[in-house]
Amino acid sequence: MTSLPIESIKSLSDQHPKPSNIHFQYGTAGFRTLGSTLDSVLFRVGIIAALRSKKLDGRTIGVMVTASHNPEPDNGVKLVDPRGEMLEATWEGHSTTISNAPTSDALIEALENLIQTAKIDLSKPANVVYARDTRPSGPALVSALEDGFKAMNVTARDAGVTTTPILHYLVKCINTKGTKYSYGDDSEEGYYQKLSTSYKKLVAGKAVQPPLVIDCANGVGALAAKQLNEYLGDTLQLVLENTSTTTPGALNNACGADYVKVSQKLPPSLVNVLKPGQRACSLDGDADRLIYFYLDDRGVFHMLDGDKIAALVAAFIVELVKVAGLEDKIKVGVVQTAYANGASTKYLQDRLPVKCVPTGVKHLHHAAERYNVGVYFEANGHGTVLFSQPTLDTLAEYQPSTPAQSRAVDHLVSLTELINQTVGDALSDMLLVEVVLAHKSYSGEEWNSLYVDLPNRLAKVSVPDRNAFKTEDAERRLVSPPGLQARIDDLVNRYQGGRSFVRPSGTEDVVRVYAEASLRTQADELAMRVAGLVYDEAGADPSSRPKEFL
Ligand code: 16G
Ligand code: MG
Repeated sequence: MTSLPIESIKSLSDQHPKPSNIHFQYGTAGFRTLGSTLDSVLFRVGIIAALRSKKLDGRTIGVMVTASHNPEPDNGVKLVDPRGEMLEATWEGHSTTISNAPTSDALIEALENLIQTAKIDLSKPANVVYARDTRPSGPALVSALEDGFKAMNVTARDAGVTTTPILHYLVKCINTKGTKYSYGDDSEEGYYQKLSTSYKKLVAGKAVQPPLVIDCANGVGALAAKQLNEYLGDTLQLVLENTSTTTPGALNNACGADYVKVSQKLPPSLVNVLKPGQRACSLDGDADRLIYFYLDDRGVFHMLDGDKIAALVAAFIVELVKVAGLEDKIKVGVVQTAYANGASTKYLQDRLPVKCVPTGVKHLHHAAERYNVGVYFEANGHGTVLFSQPTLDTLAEYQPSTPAQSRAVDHLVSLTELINQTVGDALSDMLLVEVVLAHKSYSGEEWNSLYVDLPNRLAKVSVPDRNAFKTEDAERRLVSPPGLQARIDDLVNRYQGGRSFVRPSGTEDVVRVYAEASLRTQADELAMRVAGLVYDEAGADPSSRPKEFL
C-alpha cells in the first residue's frame, strides 16, 4: 500500500456510520461509554491501530475491547503500544479527532491529515493483536474492529476472550520474540506457565497458605483464574467465586474490586462463603485491579487496597535487595496518586522515596520507570512493580558471596518474572501478595497492621461541564473554577487530620471528591460538604445533589 485505500475504507465506513449526536473522547482508559454507541469507534480504531503499526515499522499494536469495572452495558476500547504500554499521548488526540469525523469523507480527510502530520510510511506492514472481555456487546464490536483491519489490510491476530493484562503481555512477547529481551512465549499458556513457575520457585520450602477466596466480578478474570489454578496445582488453593460470565447483568454487579473499594463492604455474595480470618480478594471486570480483604474474629470487614499492597510489596523488595547486598546499586521508589491514603503515604515516606502523580496508569507507569525498581499502585488496586533494564542486568551479573545473598538474588530474579512488567495485573499481583504473605507468615490481620488507614470517602457530582474543573499539583489542588480551592481549604482546616481534593473524572461526565479525616463521621461529613461546594459552584444536575453516601 502506498496510498490510503480510500474506496475500501469508504464503503466499509458507510456500514459503520458515526452517530451524529455523540462526541467521543479517547480518555484515560481509551474510549469508554455505552457499548451500543461504539460501532463506528471500533471500526475506526481498527484503522488507527493499522496506522500506528505502520508508523512503528510494522511492530505489533494491541487492541483491547473492555470497559473494565464499569457496568455491563458499557464497553470501550484502548490501544496498546509495542512494549505492552499505554498508547503514546499524542495519538490519544489523533484518535479522538478521527473518531469524531462526521462522515466517511471527513474520516478520509482526518486520516490523510494524520498520515501527513505523523509522517506515516503506508508501505510498511500493519500488525495487530486484539482481544475482548466477556461483555455481551463484545462480539459485535470486535466485528466492527475487524472491518477496520480489513479496510487497511492488517495482519491481525485474534487473542479471543482474555484479560487486559494478558493482552498487554502478548503484545510485549510478540514484539520481543527472538531478541535478547524476549519477554516470554506469546500465548496464554506461556503467561500461565511464566507466572506459575516463578511463583513455585518463590514459595518453595514455605508452608502452603490456607485457601484464598477470589471474587472474580463475574468477568473474564474468572476464566483466567480457573486456568491459572490448574498451573498452580497444590502450591496455592484458590476458591473461585462470582464466576458467572454468561449470566446477563452479573458483571461487576455488587461484586468486584471497584464495588469493594468504593463501598468498603464485603460483596453480598461472599457473606456465607468467607470465614473469619480467611484471606479474600476481588478482581475487576478485566482483571487489572486487585483489592484484598478479610473478616476479623468479630466478623468486621477490613479492606487491604492498592496502598496496602504497595506497602507490603515495597518493604519486601527493599528487604531482599538489602539481604542480597545490592543496597548501593538498586534503589527502590514508590509512585502513588492523590487518592493514596494519607497514612500509607506517611508510612512509605518514612522508608522510601515516594512520588505523587495524576490519576491514570500511564502517569504512574512513566514515573515508576525512573526508579531502579519502581513500585506503583493506585488506591483502587491497579498497579505493578517495574524493574529497569540496568537493574535486570545487575541482577544477572551479580556474584553473591554468601548462600543468603544468593537466595535473595534468586528471589529477586523470580519476582521480575512473576510481576507483569507491562501493566497492573490482578492475577500476577495476587501471586505477588501471596508470596510476601508466605515469606512473612502474615495473616491478613498482620498485613493490615502495617499502618492504620485514615477513614476516607469518595463521592461524585454530575456537572454540566467537567472541563470547567482544572487541577494542578498532581490533582491535589484546583486552579479553576477560581476561588473554589480556597473554600475547600477553609472547610478542610476545620477537620482534624482533614484532607480533600476535587478532580474531573477522566472516564465519566462527573467531578470526583475525595476526603479523609481522623474519624469516620468527619471524613463522611467533609466529603459531603466539599461535594456540596462543587454542586453549588457548577450548577449541577439536581439529582446529583449530595445527600448521603453508599
Ligand atoms: C481508568 C484508569 C485508572 C484510573 C481510573 C480513574 C487506566 C488503564 N485506567 O480506569 O488508572 O484510576 O481511570 O477514573 O489508565 P476517573 O478518571 O473516572 O476517576
Ligand atoms: Mg480494569
